[in-house]
Amino acid sequence: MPVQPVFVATWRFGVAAARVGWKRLSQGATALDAIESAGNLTEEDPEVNSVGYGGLPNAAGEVELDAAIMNGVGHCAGAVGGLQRTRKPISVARRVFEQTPHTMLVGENARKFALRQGFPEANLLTSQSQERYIEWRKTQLGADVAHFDLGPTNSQPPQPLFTPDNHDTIGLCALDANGDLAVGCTTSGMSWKVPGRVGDSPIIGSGLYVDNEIGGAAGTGHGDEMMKACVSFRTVMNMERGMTPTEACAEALRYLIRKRPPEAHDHYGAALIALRKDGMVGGAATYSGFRHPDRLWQWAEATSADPVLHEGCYVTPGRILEQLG
Ligand code: SD4
Repeated sequence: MPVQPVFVATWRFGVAAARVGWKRLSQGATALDAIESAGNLTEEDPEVNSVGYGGLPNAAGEVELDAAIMNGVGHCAGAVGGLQRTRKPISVARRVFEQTPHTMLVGENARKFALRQGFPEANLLTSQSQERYIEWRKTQLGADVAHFDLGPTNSQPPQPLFTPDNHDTIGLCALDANGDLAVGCTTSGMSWKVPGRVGDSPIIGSGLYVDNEIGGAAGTGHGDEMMKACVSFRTVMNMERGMTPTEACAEALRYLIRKRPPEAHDHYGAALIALRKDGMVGGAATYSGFRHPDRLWQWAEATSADPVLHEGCYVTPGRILEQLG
């Protein structure tokens, strides 16, 4: 019996990805193909300044992309970290597992691999992202921001880089008509990051995870914190224990907050989406306000050509980040 396809994506801008992903599923595409198409749509949108082409660069002015894709069928996964000058990183990630015996490639060698796989060298900066970088650079007063000016005499701890406008990974979950699942995650990561920094997004179990018998999950938010709690893996395991997708996401975030209290670590937000094998979906975020322009945690669900935008749930309701200063 064919299953009703479902596609879920993080953030308000995930509506466009969910629409494309669901369309592909409704035409009979596999969950894996739908994830790749939806990821590519966002990666190629220059207006989304946190993913792919047009993403904001690192502290040295270079865009470094992180992406991963995981297939429930065969429990296969591929990932790239710190990929420069290459478009469609989620497709490169897919090639990693399809064309090599490995799971993750990083940095310059990931770029060379992409080149050999037919992904041409590309400039990822748009005039808008370049201007944003120049403006940000002016605020850094000539410091060696790429390395935080950290020398033996510098006792200042590195400052957090999470600001209202410098993040928003797209996380993606799909259930196809065969009842198979796949997930994806693609981002330019935290902007102004230290060159070489890889976030949670391409880390299997942190940025994304799928078990074809249970469900899938994907995350967005402060990756340096999220990757220490393996939140996507935990979400899927929570669903295995019988939680609904929303409960599963919320419990994983409560675990993160327990291990890394925001007061101590200033982690400004984390959010998860989940999709269960039976088509049930859910999402949760740490707070009722991200450091994000509209301050809302929103995610898109498509079970038809018109995706629905959900908000929440929030693990610590009522708490907004102004209170953190
Ligand atoms: C990172 N998790 O690089 C990404 C950023 C992000 O919403 O998702 N922000 O840490």
